[in-house]
Amino acid sequence: MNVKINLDQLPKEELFGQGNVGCKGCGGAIAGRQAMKVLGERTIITIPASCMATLGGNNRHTTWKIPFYHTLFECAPAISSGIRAALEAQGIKDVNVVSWGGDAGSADIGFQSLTGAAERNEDLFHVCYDNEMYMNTGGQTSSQTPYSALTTNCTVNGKKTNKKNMLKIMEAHDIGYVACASIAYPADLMAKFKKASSRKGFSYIHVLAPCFKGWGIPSDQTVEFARKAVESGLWELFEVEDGVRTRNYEPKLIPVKEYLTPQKRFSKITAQEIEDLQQQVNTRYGKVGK
Ligand SMILES: Cc1ncc(C[n+]2csc(CCOP(=O)(O)OP(=O)(O)O)c2C)c(N)n1
Repeated sequence: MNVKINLDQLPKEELFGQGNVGCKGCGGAIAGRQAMKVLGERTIITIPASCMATLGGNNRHTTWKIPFYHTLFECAPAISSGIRAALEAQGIKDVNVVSWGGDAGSADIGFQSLTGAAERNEDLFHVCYDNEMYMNTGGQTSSQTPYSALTTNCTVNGKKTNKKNMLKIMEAHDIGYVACASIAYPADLMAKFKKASSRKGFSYIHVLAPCFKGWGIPSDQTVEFARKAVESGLWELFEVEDGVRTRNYEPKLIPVKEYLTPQKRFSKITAQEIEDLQQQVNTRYGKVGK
């Protein structure tokens, strides 16, 4: 399916955003604002414990101008499944049902309900906004923390295992649509949300959503680092639709060190580790030996 988003023709209305309590430059909040431009008001969202649940609303205030359900950490896709069943029972068919978790709420503590909903091919989609740490509790290591990044509970030289490949894992569920996006490419991100919302069955979107605090970057640079991740080839914009894989953007392939070394979380990365990551990118983009 070919979906083109014209950024000049987006609705002016903000269904996410006004007066939220997110940090300056919060990548998750930027993803929320972009997503709501295409999802529209006929959307119900569930969010497990995370920064996005906290900034989504407290007391009598809500950031989402749509029904928003703050779930327990483990179960947003299960709650969304129940919401879809309740809508079906009432014959309501024009509502997008979305679960929206952080990397821990999707890939770690929330994984069992995510894999369950995907296996049942529930008619909803799950978004993992990935800041690569457990940020709401102070920046602990998650399975999505990249190799060599420092977190608040890792060993002194940073995490020494690779990021778990959630895109591959979700692809292995044989669901109709799996996509990888970044907040620095809003038209691409919105097209992916549009596709996921217009499909029947389960879809999964994984969005790179930097956190300035956890990454050790200036708060006005979160979009810039979400861009450098892609341009360096370390974060690939792609989608797998009905089994067909498409790369949505050809990066400039700037050296990976231009993305890594300005970030304080990579202050312990070694020259050899940078070289190894560069080789991985070179292999992925067919530049072996260059
Ligand atoms: C079962 C359970 N364990 C731990 C917590 C505490 N907790 C709340 S938010 C959070 C971190 C969430 O991390 P992530 O899903 O990556 O989202 P982020 O906060 O980074 O946006 C943790 C550990 C909890 N609420 N419930």
